[in-house]
Amino acid sequence: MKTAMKHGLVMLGAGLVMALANSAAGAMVDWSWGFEGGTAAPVGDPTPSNYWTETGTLVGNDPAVAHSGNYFGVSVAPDGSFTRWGAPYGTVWPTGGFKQQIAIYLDPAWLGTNHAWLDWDTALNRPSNSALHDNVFEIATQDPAYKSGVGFYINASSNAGWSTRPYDPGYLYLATGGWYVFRSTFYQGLDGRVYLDMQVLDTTGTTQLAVWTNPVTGDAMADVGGNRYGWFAGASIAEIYFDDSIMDVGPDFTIDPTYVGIMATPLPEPAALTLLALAAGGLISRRRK
Ligand SMILES: [Ca+2]
Ligand SMILES: [Ca+2]
Repeated sequence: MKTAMKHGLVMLGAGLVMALANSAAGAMVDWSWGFEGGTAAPVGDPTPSNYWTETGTLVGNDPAVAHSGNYFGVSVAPDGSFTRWGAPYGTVWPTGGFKQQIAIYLDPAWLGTNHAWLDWDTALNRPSNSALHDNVFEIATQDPAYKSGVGFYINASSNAGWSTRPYDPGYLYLATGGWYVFRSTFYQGLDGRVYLDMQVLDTTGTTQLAVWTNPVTGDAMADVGGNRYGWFAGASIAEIYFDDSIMDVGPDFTIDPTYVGIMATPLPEPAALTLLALAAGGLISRRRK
């Protein structure tokens, strides 16, 4: 009996381990590319544009350290590097949406030039397999005509190309360069429309520095197929360094804990709820006076 119970507990324990393993296996990044080995695509891959159009190595280049491992990509302006995220363009919305991420090196050397700029573009595809719209992180160094503080200014946009958009209200200001993570999470809002949250995070991808929703009104589900391309769509900078591009298709990922994007009906955060409760209490006590 005792042995049978013990055996049962072992079986239960094994079951839990199996369940945990299955759970971990179920949550899966569908594609990632860190350039280790120094190639833009796997050896023999017939469609390298599924991966990256260009690649680079550490040799003779800045930065001194890749975001991961020993290699990173190099995008050469003006016609920058391009990826299909390891898959054909999406024409059917994947349940749970999808998440794309890349690490980009914001070179401190660029700060020596006013309005040095680059665009990182993650586009949406239509069910008809044509472009729906671009979603662009517009990044620029200071420009005394708009913002004179030396540093990097970043904003979200639906258009690529030289612009003053990085200095518009709502911009993120970074005083120092280095590796930063740019994440785009496409998801269905509570109103059924498709939204995109564009986040800038620290180099580890854990601390959110800024988030924008683009477009703020979302897209009608009928207009959305899925992913299209990732593209350094324009730049004044000769070489852009990047690494660790990731494509994660739902439903096996969760929205990040740092997620504060605009949904159809924003959910108040716990702190805000407490403040609301306190405010309500205050109103009630005033009424009693
Ligand atoms: Ca790497
Ligand atoms: Ca996945």
